[in-house]
Amino acid sequence: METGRILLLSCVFALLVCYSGTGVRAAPVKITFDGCKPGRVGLGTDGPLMHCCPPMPKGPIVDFVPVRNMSKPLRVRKALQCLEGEELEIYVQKLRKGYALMRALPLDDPRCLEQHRMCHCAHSTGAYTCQGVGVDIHFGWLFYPFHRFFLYFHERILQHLLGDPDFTLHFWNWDNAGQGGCGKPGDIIPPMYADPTQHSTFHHNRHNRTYHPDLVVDLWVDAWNETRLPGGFSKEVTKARNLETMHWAMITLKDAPEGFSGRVYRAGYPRVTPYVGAGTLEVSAHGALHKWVGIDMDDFSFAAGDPLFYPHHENIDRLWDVWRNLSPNNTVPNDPDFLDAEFLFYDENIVLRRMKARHALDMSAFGYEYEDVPNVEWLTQGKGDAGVAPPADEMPQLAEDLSELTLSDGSERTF
Ligand SMILES: [Cu+2]
Repeated sequence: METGRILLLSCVFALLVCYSGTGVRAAPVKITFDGCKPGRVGLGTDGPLMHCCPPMPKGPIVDFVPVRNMSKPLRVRKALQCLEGEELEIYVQKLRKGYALMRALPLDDPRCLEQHRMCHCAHSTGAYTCQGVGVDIHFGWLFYPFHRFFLYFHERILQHLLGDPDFTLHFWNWDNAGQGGCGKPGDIIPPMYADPTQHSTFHHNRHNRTYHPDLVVDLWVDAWNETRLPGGFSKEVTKARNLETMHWAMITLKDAPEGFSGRVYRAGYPRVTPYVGAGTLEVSAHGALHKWVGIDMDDFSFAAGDPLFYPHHENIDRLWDVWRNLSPNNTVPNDPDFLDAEFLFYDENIVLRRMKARHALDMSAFGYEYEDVPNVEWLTQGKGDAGVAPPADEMPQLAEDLSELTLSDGSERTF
């Protein structure tokens, strides 16, 4: 009896040692500035190193929980293609002024545009570490909450610089082919970001196709597959493929919400390839738009230095909400390692704020909502007519368990 108990205790002790020895324990990812190091550009393990750690805070970190101010109406983030007349004119003026002010800040000011680029870079290249492993908030369930916070503080900083607490960044409605709503398509580059004479909102390092003001974006291209590059298709075919891609991304996996949210991603989990971890919208239309704009936008280290990054990601942020309202099955993960994941962002007063993913879930707490634009095109069309979307059983499989992971350099890793 006694020998049995000793044996049992020894086994438990050995298991505990082995378990902690792997360095992986069930815990949420927490971003801290401690030990931030140069990140690795690209998806592999041999890309060039990139320095993108933020400046250290000059004061304490302050927790941030968004609480809706009930005395104010929600600010409405609108579809850029539907703005017109005086509203459009004033918006474009403010946008240009806001980015001019943001670019004019000193480079070590965490509110300047270059620091926004670096912030996104640091979260994408393994610069931050958690349990000794480099963090990437893409290709998994942190994708949506991280970007919601990132956009929110970006917008707050623009409001502060403009002295206009109601300034609202509007979104690039690239999934809208032009039926319904205001009747204008959103699937071309928004002109206020495409004028080379406007330094503040323009970014020169984009692909040539972005210079064609009426070229329809291609959501079918595969950001990580060189055989599915943009171009060469008629407007009609491209629009049909776009609807099909959206239908696939938003609806095909209606009974498997994790297929939309992305893989389980806890502290200590390694960076992976998009096909292993990304949810359906992240891996398809989101990546396609980055690829379509091209060059800097097609690189995690540089993308957020282009002002066009923000209206693009607002549409992703909007579609997260649209997806949650499409079906009662479409729920976000309720795992504490998702809900308690922690992020750090500088606010408009250069105070470093700490927030948890659980506080990203209610958009209205942040004081904004999205204009209700019709999604009916990809809801009712794009069910396979263009023949381009892969069938559901051929979609990338999401790894639930670490033992299934393939690292971004293609090697298998078991724990
Ligand atoms: Cu990102």
